[in-house]
Amino acid sequence: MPQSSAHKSKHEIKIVKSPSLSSSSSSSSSSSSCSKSLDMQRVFNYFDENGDGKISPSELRRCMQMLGQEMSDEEAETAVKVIDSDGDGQLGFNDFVKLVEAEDEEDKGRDIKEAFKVYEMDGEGCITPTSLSRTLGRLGEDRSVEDCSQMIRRFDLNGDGVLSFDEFQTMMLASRS
Ligand SMILES: [Ca+2]
Ligand SMILES: [Ca+2]
Ligand SMILES: [Ca+2]
Repeated sequence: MPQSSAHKSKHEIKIVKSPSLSSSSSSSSSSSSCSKSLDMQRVFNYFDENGDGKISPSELRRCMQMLGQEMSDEEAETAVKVIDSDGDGQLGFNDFVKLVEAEDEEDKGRDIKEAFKVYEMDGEGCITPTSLSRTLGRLGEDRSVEDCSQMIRRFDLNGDGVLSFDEFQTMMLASRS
């Protein structure tokens, strides 16, 4: 097989989910978008095995496999279909960026939502000094309600004394950076 050596060298490039994809979670501003899109271009080229500038479902599937994620043909096709913006059944670079970013955002969003639920005041849909103090206490960190209301105040953007989900999200993203 004449292709086998070229194929092999491609496999030697290790592709890890680029750290810059997740570490840039601190902001969704465009400040890092330059290096980010370079990274993305590299990942994209790697996925695009035949170099036609598009990722077909089978290319997607093979790459997911290399990354240790089993995906059936159908799953790959569905994933491509969902994100394909121009309907040619393949992912162009912009579609690919959307796919990766959607996954990234989804993970982030899910984590934060779960964390929010842990701290949230039952049925209030927000984090109050009381619920924060109670949760921290449960986690083994005793903080007075007074301390907690100070912590909340730092991120309480609209000044109502409690943390809404958006405010909590800002706090989480800030603490991750
Ligand atoms: Ca291709
Ligand atoms: Ca397309
Ligand atoms: Ca608030």
